[in-house]
Amino acid sequence: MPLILTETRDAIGTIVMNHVQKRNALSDALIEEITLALDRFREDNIRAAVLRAPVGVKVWSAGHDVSELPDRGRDPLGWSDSLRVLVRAIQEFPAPVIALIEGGVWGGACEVAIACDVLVATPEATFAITPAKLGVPYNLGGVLTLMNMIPLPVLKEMLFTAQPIPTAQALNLGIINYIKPAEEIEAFVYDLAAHMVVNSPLSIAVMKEELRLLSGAHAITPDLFERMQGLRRVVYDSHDYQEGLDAFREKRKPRFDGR
Ligand code: YXS
Repeated sequence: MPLILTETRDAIGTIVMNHVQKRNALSDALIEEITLALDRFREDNIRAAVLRAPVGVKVWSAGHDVSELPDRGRDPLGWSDSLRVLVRAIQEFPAPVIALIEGGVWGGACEVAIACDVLVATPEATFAITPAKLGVPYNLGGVLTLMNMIPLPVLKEMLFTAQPIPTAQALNLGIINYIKPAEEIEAFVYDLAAHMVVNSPLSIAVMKEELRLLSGAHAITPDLFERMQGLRRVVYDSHDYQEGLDAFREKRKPRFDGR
């Protein structure tokens, strides 16, 4: 059974993440279907894409599929990890991607949502960035995506508490563009997309790529990169990282002892 539903209408492409029984956990299989759909949208000259979950869900996406995270000793978020592939696919898609958000957005799914160009959420939606809950050392590109969108004190609070923040706070901080009630959000999002698809697709594609390149333009020396990778390795080599995975799989609270 497909894990997503897609539709194209009036140059607007829609991807519905539809693996509800696993709360749209971002598995390799789900991500592959999303990226293939984006490839098809690109071939069909789609001028705006909408990424959503089914109407009325309680969870937009539960984040990275924890069952697919490697055991300790291997970087869980390396360049070719499917979560990284999805974030890049959204950021490099040559047209606006609008996140239509109902329900909770968890872990790496927050970065996926934030990687979208415009975010519209219902009042009940929440956003929780949860590496600390699992003992995962988030990767540098991912931290940069978050840093570019979330003020540092709030990002630190979200990372250190792993607790959800409400949509109202996300709107106040400019992390999302609009809050719309569930009964209005779909019409609003497609009206927004309709205003985009009539404009120059070449101009929009170039400006989106300029913003992507400029927001990632940070001078970082090989020494600095290796130092940060070394710090991350201490974490994904640790007993705590394994404890986080084991606790999730055993459906119990983790007991982190800092080693
Ligand atoms: O027990 P079954 O087989 O029915 O499966 C359950 C859950 O195990 C499964 N599921 C997941 N499987 C893999 N990866 C996940 N992230 C994940 N989340 C859920 O879906 C089935 C239904 O889940 P259940 O019973 O808990 O649903 P619920 O409605 O009671 O609760 C929904 C959530 C989202 C509040 C709850 O599932 C939850 O807290 N999920 C984990 C959220 C989370 O911590 N995500 C971060 C994943 S790690 C990640 O994204 C990055 C690597 S990082 O850590 O760096 O951010």
